[in-house]
Amino acid sequence: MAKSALITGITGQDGYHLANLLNEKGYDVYGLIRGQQNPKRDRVIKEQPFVKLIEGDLTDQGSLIRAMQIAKPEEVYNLGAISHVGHSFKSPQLTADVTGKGVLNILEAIRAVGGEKTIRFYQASTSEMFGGLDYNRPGVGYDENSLFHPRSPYGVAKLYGHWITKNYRESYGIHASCGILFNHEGDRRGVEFVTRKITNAVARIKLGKQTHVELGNLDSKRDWGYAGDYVEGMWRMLQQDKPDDYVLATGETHTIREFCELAFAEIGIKLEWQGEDVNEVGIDAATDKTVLKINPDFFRPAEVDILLGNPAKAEEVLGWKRKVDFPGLVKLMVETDLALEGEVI
Ligand code: NAP
Ligand code: G4F
Repeated sequence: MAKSALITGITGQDGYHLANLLNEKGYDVYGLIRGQQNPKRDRVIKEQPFVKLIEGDLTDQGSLIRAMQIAKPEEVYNLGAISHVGHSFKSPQLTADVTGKGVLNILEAIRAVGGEKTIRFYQASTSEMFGGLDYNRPGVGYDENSLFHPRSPYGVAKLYGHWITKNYRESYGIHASCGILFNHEGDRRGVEFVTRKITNAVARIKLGKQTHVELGNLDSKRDWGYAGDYVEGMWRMLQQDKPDDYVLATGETHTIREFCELAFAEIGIKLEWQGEDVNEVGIDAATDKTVLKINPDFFRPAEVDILLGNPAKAEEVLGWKRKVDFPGLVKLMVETDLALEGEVI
């Protein structure tokens, strides 16, 4: 009998990669999709016809119970969230409801169908919970025992989701694991996130569709991996005899500035930096044209200055290791965007 898995956030980046992975492994894959007319529905139906879609919303517990009754899952992956940190400052209450309390709703749905001993649960926790403020061990990185200090409504909501998951594991014996994942990107990343915004703009600049890109803080640092590698780690967590929490990361950190330099280099542009603060610009060294400007609208009320993860536990216990490195990730994303933008020219 094929195992059944339910994924919330099926229309998101990780939902896409995880659904493919589980399908390859022979699972029956169910995906929770929200909204009366979600525009991403058609894409899932076209690209992943094996996914059985169930309508529901993380804020609507009845719909989650119904999803459990239909999918009868052995594994539930809770990837659904308001996931954009900047947006969470603009919609903090919605973020609390979906990204925070939504986790409680789905855990209660598991209990409502008596799934405490039969359903394994994955919660998408995040490095944003660390916040970067207590980063005082250069080169070592955050691990499962590091202090949390979230710096956004998103980070605070995720911390609630993290602790309620641990609490339901301890209280009701649910096989519930939290993956504390550092940033992971790729060809399915939304264009509202900085990496994809950059690679999409780079492709459009190359094709003459756009003159420049406008960004916020160039000096924050992130530990960036490839999403396809990270969903493998999620699955491995649920295959363990005992539930636990794991950091997935690369162990390297880079600035937004470095990402820009590598991405522009992929299309043959050497970036030169001129000016300071909000007046800083990125210039094409060969032509003197401005291809990058600062727009303060993209600054955040509070910033996470540096994220660096230590994936030693996941490597040792899960046998997980990232495959795609930083230059490989940038190259993959620019190549994808060149192909996509070229197609629709
Ligand atoms: P994403 O691309 O932004 O996808 C988010 C998903 O959540 C979308 O499918 C969205 O569906 C769904 N969603 C939003 N509100 C919902 C609601 N009320 N009910 C049900 N579903 C809802 O995010 P991602 O990058 O795939 O990340 C997956 C998860 O991992 C998220 O929880 C994120 O916070 C977490 N995470 C991500 C990273 C990363 O670097 N990517 C790192 C650590 C943790 P719609 O189509 O309806 O909008
Ligand atoms: O790409 P970002 O929006 O990702 P951020 O804030 O690190 O969050 C992502 O990773 C988290 C894991 O650590 C996830 F939990 C979360 O769901 C999400 O997937 O921003 C990265 C950095 C920030 O420092 C931001 O201030 O890039 C900076 N940045 C500079 N200019 C920008 C921009 N970010 C965005 N989105 N857009 C800009 O124009």
